[in-house]
Amino acid sequence: MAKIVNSWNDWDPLKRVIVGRCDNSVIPPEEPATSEKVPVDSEMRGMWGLRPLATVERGNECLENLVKAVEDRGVVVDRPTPLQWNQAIGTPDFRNDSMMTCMPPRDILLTIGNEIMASANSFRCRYFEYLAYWPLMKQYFDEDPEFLWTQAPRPRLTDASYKHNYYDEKITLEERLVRTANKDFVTTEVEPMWDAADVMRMGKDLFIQHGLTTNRTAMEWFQRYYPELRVHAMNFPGDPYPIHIDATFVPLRPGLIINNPNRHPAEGQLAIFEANDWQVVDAAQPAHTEPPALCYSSVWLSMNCLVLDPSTVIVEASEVNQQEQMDKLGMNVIPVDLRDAYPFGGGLHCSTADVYREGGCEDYFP
Ligand code: ABU
Repeated sequence: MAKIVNSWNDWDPLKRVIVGRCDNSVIPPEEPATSEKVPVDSEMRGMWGLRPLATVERGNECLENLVKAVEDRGVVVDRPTPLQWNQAIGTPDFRNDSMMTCMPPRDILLTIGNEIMASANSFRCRYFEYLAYWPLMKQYFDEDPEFLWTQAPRPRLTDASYKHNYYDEKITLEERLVRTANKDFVTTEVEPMWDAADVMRMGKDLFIQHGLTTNRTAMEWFQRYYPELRVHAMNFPGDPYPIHIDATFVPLRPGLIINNPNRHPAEGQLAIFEANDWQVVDAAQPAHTEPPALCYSSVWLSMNCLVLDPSTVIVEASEVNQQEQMDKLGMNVIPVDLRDAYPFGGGLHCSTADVYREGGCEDYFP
């Protein structure tokens, strides 16, 4: 039996990866945690239901572009099994009129070494999204005797998990930024809640963004679950909608990180990188001034790249500034047309989840 699952960081040579699917994707109805994420002036506010079929087909075409690009370089690609996401769901603690999608996998699956863990998301509409990955998890379990198939403690997501009246449609950008600076987010601390895309893995160290989707209790939970690893909370006071670290603070190889120039880490949080001679450079400006239609994410998906090995990176085809910067940083750049998949939850890194990268658990911050 083969070793199928192994990954400790986002830069070692990639050999096997999951790429999401857009089928049956839904714009979910508003609920406590999602209201805060959707910008006030977004065309998506107040609308919900199945996404238009033409956009789903185009999103899937983009994901096929990514599949082809990585398969051409010898990477094995696995795909999830979409559910009919527009079904109502319920648990003893809540009801929701719909689920969302199985894009992007990076929000749901966290690979650490030989373990893939399904996350503890704070959006009720994402409560059952892990089911799309269960057939793959079973396959890995059958084929790799060392694979650890894990589900993080399931949050109850009762009303106590959220600050009610937190979202106010009159809130200004400045007020949002004050909240981020004060580490005042929509979730409470009654239970661990986290999106896997808030966790940046760097061998023995996990850098976890504290924001709208991941709370401090989750970080405490991670530290106890992985006593051999070091957990670091990261805050980015310049981000009015802080979710997911992978359009903010993105390692390209040991010693080099690109950082969103509008979202520098809070005071003191760069010290560990400086003390270990890491270079943290401002990412290039996005090529676009607006995200595509019906997209939750910001234009900074420009820096949401997929590193294939320490000298090769996939960058979105229209993000010419980011490509140029990668080239200057010594990376070989592979452009892939993926922009029309952005509305389904993210860019190149988001749209994937690591299954196998070469390499082990190194200490990059001794
Ligand atoms: N899923 C990443 C979104 C980050 C951003 O909107 O900037």
